[in-house]
Amino acid sequence: MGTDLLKELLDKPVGPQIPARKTSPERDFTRQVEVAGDVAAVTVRGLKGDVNEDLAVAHLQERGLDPDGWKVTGFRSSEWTMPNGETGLSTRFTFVRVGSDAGPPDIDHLFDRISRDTTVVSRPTGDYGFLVLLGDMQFGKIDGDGVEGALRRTIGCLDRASDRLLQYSDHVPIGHVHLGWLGDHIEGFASQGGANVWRTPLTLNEQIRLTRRVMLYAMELFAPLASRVSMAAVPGNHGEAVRLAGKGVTRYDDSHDTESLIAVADAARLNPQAFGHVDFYVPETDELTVVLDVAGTVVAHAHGHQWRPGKHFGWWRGQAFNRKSPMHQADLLVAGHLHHEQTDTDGPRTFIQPPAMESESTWWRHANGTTGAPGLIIAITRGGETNIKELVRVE
Ligand SMILES: [Mn+2]
Repeated sequence: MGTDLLKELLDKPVGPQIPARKTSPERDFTRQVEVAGDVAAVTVRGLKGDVNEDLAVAHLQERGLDPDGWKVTGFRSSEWTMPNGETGLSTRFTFVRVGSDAGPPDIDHLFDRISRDTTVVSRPTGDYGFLVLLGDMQFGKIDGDGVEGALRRTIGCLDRASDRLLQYSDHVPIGHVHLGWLGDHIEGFASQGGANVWRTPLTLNEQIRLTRRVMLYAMELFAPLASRVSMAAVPGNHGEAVRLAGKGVTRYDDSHDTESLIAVADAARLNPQAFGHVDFYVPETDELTVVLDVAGTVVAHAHGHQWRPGKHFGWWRGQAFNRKSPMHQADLLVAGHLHHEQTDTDGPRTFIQPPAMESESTWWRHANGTTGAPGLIIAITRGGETNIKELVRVE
């Protein structure tokens, strides 16, 4: 009787039962093949000794894909104890189509670019500034097309931005190219009190390494293209260097997002002929913003975790009320964080927020249905006016 009462009082209106699907080897999740464009992933589950790359290739072939047309770019494994006591292994192999430009850029190719002679006799001059605004790569995050996608997209967007710079230069004299790295360049393990760990297959150092090398790539790409080149980075919430039990326990400027740029600045110093005209900026000690003149426009950089969504001008007004803050002089506020493109104006003041670089936030899609529209924003500025703004995207 006591059990019945408990059952009655615990009862709840659950949905009708869906009959279990008949199991079959095909569906029993001993293997899974996913193909999206030029990227394929094969997950193989089984006894530890049986799970290997050959098996993954065989599954590709069973699905009608030519195994010679694909190459493995990485894998990720986990082990568990099976009901019979033996060790099971689940491994996800990632493939890219041979000859496609999918996947992380070939490191030799990157190296060629970085080591090539970037010294030019004369770099373009002019009183216009060209802004490249990007952030929220969150390298390491598993969502959507993962780190491979975010990396490919970031490099692709930087390349396209440099193409657009050359096209704009036919119309306006651009003498200053400035890149704003607007935070959350790594996924890190600080977000959500560390609950993002499982969904973050790269180590912290791997995430930082990618960030540093992407910044290095951007420096090498843009350095020959203007007589003045600058890069600024600000700390995002994901880049916080130390958090304990979900609480930040370090100085505000202690960030992997900015330290990566400091490392690139150190590298640049080794070759003043190629990079002596490139300047680097991160926030001062215990600060979160960088305010910088670009072609007569005072550009303030911040990460948007400092204000509630949509309250960028309220936050800016507050900062500007402080006589000691350079924010009262800012013409343009640029910020990452909210993962979607937004531009806004209030009188002469302008706000620009580039989208993220990830293809989607899976959590967001489940909650709201939509994926991302990743990319970066380029803009042309002079004398406080930033009237040309363009979204740059690659698939
Ligand atoms: Mn953020």
